[in-house]
Amino acid sequence: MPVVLHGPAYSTYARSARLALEEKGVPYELREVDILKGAGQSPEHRARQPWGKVPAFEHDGFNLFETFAITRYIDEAFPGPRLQPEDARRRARMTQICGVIDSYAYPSMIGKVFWQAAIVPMQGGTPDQAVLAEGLPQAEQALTVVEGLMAEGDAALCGGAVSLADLHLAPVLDYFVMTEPGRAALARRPRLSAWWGRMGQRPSMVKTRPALG
Ligand SMILES: N[C@@H](CCC(=O)N[C@@H](CS)C(=O)NCC(=O)O)C(=O)O
Repeated sequence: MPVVLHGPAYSTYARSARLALEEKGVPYELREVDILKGAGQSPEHRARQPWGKVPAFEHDGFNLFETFAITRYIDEAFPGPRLQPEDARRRARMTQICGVIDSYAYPSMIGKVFWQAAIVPMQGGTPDQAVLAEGLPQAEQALTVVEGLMAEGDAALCGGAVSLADLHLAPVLDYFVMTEPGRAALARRPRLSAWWGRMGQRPSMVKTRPALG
């Protein structure tokens, strides 16, 4: 198998890389690294990803980590539908949105809201209301910014066709809307809601949707 992705199916970042592989039609093997059980910190995994995070990617002896680098490589190294706009400004928007997701959306939507509202109770704990209260406005701001960066009338985040930006955001949003405040925040943003109505149903999303619980 020439393409190997190391990471658990429940990881949003691993899912973004899988979405790129699915959208391009590239066969791959997903090798489980259960970060919730500490497997990310094994010497073996840290040799692939120095911080012990997922995903890590291999293709015919070429090793790569950092999800946006991985998804760009997948788009550029394999045949299939283009996942980056040809237009330089739209491509810059795509990179900008991925940066916003990494720096602002993921830390608040997943690291604070989803973690406290969904994972902590699933593990038998009590959500930390202070973390939720801090994370929600940060998540709202990230959503507002991403919606504002979508061009008027576009079906996808950076044009008519799905790009790496859509694949970066979709796994984060899928978890965020499993929470009640997440659903309410999305509902207040009609253009992002309409986008999610399409994106959440794509075959690549359905195929990679993790079973939680
Ligand atoms: N900058 C990394 C971030 C990856 C990341 O944060 N992955 C999460 C899972 S979705 C992770 O590995 N968390 C475990 C940890 O932080 O130890 C990338 O783009 O790949």
